[in-house]
Amino acid sequence: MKIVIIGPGALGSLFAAGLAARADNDVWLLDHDAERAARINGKLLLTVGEQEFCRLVSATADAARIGPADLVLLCVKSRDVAAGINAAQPLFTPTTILITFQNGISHLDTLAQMKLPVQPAIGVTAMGATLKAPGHVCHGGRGLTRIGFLSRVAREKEKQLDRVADLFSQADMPTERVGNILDFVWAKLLVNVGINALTVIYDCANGELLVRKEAMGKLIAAVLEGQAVARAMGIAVPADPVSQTLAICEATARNISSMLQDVRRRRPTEIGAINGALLGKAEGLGIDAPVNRELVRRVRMIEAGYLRTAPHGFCPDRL
Ligand code: KPL
Repeated sequence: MKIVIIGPGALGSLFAAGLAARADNDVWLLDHDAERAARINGKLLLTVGEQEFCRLVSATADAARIGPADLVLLCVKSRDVAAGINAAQPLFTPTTILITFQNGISHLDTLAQMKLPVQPAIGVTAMGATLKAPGHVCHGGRGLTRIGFLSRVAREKEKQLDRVADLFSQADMPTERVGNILDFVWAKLLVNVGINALTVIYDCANGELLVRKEAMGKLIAAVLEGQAVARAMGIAVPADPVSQTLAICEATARNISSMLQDVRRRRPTEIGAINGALLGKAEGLGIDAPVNRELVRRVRMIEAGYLRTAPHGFCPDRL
C-alpha cells in the first residue's frame, strides 16, 4: 500500500514509523521544506522506551515525485490544512483515502469550504509522540485512535476505512472506525479547551493546573462553557467532561501541552482552532463564554509578544 503522511511533525512521524514497520507498505513523508525532507529521506528514527528502530521512509517536498497514493494522512496544524491539501494534489485519485488529524475544530470549517479531491475522513488520536529532531520521534504512550466520515459515504468507502483501521491496529496503533466521529472531535476539544491555554497562562505542566486553585476554577468553567455549546449544537459529548478533563490532566501530569510547547518555541499557537473556534460557535449561538474569551485574549497577548519580535512569518521549525 502506498501511504503518504503530510507533515513530519511528532504525530506524522509516529504514524510513518509505525506503518513503515510492514515491508509491504511504501511509506512517504511529504514536507513543505525540501531541505528538511532531504535530511529525513530514507531513515526515520523511532524511540520506544529504551529501544531504537530505524524505519525506511522516503521524504520529499514534491508530491508529483510520489504520485497517486492509496492512503493520505494529513498531519499538519489546523492553519496549514488548505495549503497541505493543495500541495498534495498529485497524490489523489477517486479511490484515495484521506484522513485528517488536527487539534480543535477549525479545520472542519476549512475542509467544508474547500473543493476537495475526495471526501475526507476525520481522525482523533490519543497516541502520544514527541519529536526529538526532524526524522527522530519518541513514542509517548499508546492511546486509541478513532477515524470516521462526517457524513454518509458509499459502503465501499466505509470498508476501505475499516481496512485502514486494521492496518493501524496491526502496526500497534489501536484504531477504530466510528460512525460518530464529530462527538469524539468535540470530546477531545473540551479537554484541550480546559488544559492547553491555561498551561500557557500559568506556564506550567498539565498536572500543575490541578494544584492551583485559580487555574482549576478556570479549567472547570471553560469546559462547562464548551459543554453548553456542544449541547446546543446537538453534539453528544461525555456526560461529565470536567471529570474527563481532570483525569487527562492527571494522566498527563508531567506533559508540557502542545500549546505551551508552541509558545516555548515561539511558534504561533492553536488557540484560534481550540478556544477561539469554540468562542466563535458560542457567539453564533448567542451563548456567553466569558472564560474562553478571556483565555483567548490572554494567549493571543502572549503570542503577540514573541511573534512581534520575530521576522515576519518567521517560524523556526514549522511543521
Ligand atoms: O492533547 C493535549 C495537548 O497537549 O495538546 C493534552 C491532552 C492536553 C496533553 O498534553
